[in-house]
Amino acid sequence: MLDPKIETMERPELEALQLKRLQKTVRRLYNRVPFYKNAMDKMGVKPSDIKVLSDLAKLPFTTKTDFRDEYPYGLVAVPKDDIVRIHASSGTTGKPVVSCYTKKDLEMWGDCVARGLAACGVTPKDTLQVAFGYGLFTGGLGLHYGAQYLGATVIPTGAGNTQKQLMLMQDMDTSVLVCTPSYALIIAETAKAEGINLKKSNLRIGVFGAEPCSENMRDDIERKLGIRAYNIYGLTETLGPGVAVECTCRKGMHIWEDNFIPEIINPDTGEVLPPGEKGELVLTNISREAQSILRYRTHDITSLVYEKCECGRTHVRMDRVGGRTDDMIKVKGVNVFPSQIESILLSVKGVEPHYQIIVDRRDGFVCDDIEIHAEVSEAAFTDNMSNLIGIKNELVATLQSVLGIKATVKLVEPHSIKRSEGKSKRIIDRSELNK
Ligand code: DLL
Repeated sequence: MLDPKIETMERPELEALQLKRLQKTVRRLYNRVPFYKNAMDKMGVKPSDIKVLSDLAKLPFTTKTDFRDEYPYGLVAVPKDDIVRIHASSGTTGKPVVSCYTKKDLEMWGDCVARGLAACGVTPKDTLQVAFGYGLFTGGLGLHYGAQYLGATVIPTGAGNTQKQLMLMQDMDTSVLVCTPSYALIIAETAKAEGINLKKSNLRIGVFGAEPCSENMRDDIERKLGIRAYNIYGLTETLGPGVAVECTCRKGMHIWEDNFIPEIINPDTGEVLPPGEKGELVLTNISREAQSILRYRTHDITSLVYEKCECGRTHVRMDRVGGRTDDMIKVKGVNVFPSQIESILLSVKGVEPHYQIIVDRRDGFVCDDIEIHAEVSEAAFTDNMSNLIGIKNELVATLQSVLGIKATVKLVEPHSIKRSEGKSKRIIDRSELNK
């Protein structure tokens, strides 16, 4: 454990620390950030109204639209000269979401990531290959500084150039691979094609994040790479990677509560839900100087467990993110997330973890039917026709019985679905397909 005093702090003490930091943050934002002063005035709430932790619910939410409206520096609470780093996430339309950091913020970020790496068994003796994109994306530099903070060796390969990644991985005795689950699959696939057996290499741990990954997908990656894989979560708006990370118990990701206060809300009403219930994760920064964000609506669907973990850490655990509210597909009234479909695809032998969900987008992702393109393994592809028909029928039947949706399934050739070195795009609008 990197910081046992903080990581195992008993709840009353942890909550007292949170309240103190929340009060200070709210006061600073009210005095320094006109956006928050206006939003709080509109709701008739003053910094002095925050007396207990549950008073958090009195504060306004912050949304992605607010980030765009306040672009570039509207949410910043320090003089511009104090900013030492800026990251941004592009999104699909409009201005990017900007995230600014002071020197102290970078230390806090490094500490969050380092704690997380230590929690999943990484030590200063390890060599990490950071194959997340470097640049405006927070993945590369976020993990880079975290690993350095821990005292481990970093190979900053960035994403892409997979053959070179494999060469370095073997020559430099890489023990930890850090990337998106999608890229981990490309690495496994390329290794197989090149006849490289990574199970014989030094590689022992994978730290994967930035996109959803079902348990079945994780099993598949672990099997192919001969590693144990851990989940790391975060988002540009509130920090970057390292908001939450799994420990070796793998029973949820610890959110570093000395830096963040999480809430779960009903995404339709905004009402705060009791512990354990599933809903949208809302995050509040309580230790950031440059850009503390109040009640950021992440759109990520998860639930929280407050019981102390078997590892001894007391910080709350969030369940794996099943999907985003904006990725939810409504098929004839039944709500499904791509990761639920992924789970089913991978439960059928002969199906590879490469797929696309084609929808006729009407209002959001409300549609009458979906078409799933699922890649089959080389062995299944060269098998006889009746086996392929069997795979397809099994998929259709399982989707119907487990998720209650009627889907058209198309089995496609090995390697025919576009691979991603970063985040995979699983949902494709049919109109895009025909472009
Ligand atoms: O993806 C930060 C990050 C980098 C996290 C590297 C982990 C590792 P954004 O590009 O702003 O930041 O995207 C944030 O990605 O709201 C989730 O929807 C999704 N996401 C991130 N981590 C996970 C995860 C980075 N472990 C958005 N599981 C978030 C599922 C994840 N979804």
